[in-house]
Amino acid sequence: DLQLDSHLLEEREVRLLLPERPDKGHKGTFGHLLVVGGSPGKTGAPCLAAWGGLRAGAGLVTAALPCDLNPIAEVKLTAAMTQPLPQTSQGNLAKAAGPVVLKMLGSRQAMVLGPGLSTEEETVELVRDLVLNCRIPTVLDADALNALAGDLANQGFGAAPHTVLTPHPGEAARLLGMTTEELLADRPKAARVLARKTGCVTVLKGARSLIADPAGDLWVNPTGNVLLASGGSGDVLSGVIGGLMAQGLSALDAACAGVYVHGLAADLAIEEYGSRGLAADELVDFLVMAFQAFL
Ligand code: NPW
Ligand code: AMP
Ligand code: MG
Repeated sequence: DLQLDSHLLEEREVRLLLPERPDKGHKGTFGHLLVVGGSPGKTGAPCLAAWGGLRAGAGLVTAALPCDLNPIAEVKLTAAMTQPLPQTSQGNLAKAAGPVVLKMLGSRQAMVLGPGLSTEEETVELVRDLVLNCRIPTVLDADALNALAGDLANQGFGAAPHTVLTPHPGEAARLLGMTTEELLADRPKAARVLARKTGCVTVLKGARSLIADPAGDLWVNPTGNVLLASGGSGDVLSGVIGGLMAQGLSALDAACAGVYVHGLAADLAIEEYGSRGLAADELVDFLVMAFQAFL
């Protein structure tokens, strides 16, 4: 069924999707991405997403995370800004972060919500509030998806239009209330069902990631390799897609272009390093070369 009614993403199509880089553009031209994530032990996840956003060409990037983690993020990120947010006694994002984030969204063009957030109950409530009230283009990843898993049932979870979901098979299985094994038995179906039920463009990750739109169309990504099978590579992807949306790409175009270029970065890295191991922060550096292929 995959071959009959799905499209293989091609480089020439992706080339047409990528946003223009006008010579006289300035940082305001290219959008401001807000990344919301992080918890103790997982400061890296939102930082990797912020790096992904910068490499994708967002004009400004802010990483917003629990306040105790903010000094760490300030060191890890130089070009991106940070925003300390209220935290729970466990150090995860507190509900009181909600109004602060919603206010910031007024002057942001896109948001990535989820990398490294944790699934503490209060943080889960925060995510649900943000998803219901956020009206800007958003990527929901990692623990933001886990927070919404109970809500899916038969209808969506109130996400805004222009939302992209980026589950790996484990997260997608939680969303659909099935085991990972059941999900892997029919990936195209799972991607399509998620997109239809949520009304969101859905990237079902893994070797040969699938991109489904709510109308039922499905794309297969040919790029990427086993170098991506390590912690943090998905966090980078969410930032790349968010960075493209900050520059005005639609959810579908940003998902297709982001997944393709992210995989291409790993394909360039494997030529240089071989297939043994690449840390996600090294993958970030290869994004420069991957985007260069489209100049
Ligand atoms: P299994 O083992 O096969 O049953 P989780 P996470 C499955 C943050 N991170 N094909 C697989 O299940 C994230 O942002 C922070 C098949 C696997 O064991 C999140 O917030 C980092 N199955 C949080 O950590 C770097 C697949 O899902 C399980 C699959 C937890 O995220 C790391 C794992 O999923 C991380 O990104 C595939 N292709 N892929 C940092 N540096 O700060 C996954 N599975 O339990 O949701 O855990 O993805 O590590
Ligand atoms: P996450 O599990 O959220 O860190 O996301 C992992 C990222 O790496 C996704 O973009 C996957 O599509 C990609 N990935 C993982 N394993 C492979 C693989 N064997 N081949 C290609 N891409 C992979
Ligand atoms: Mg992930």
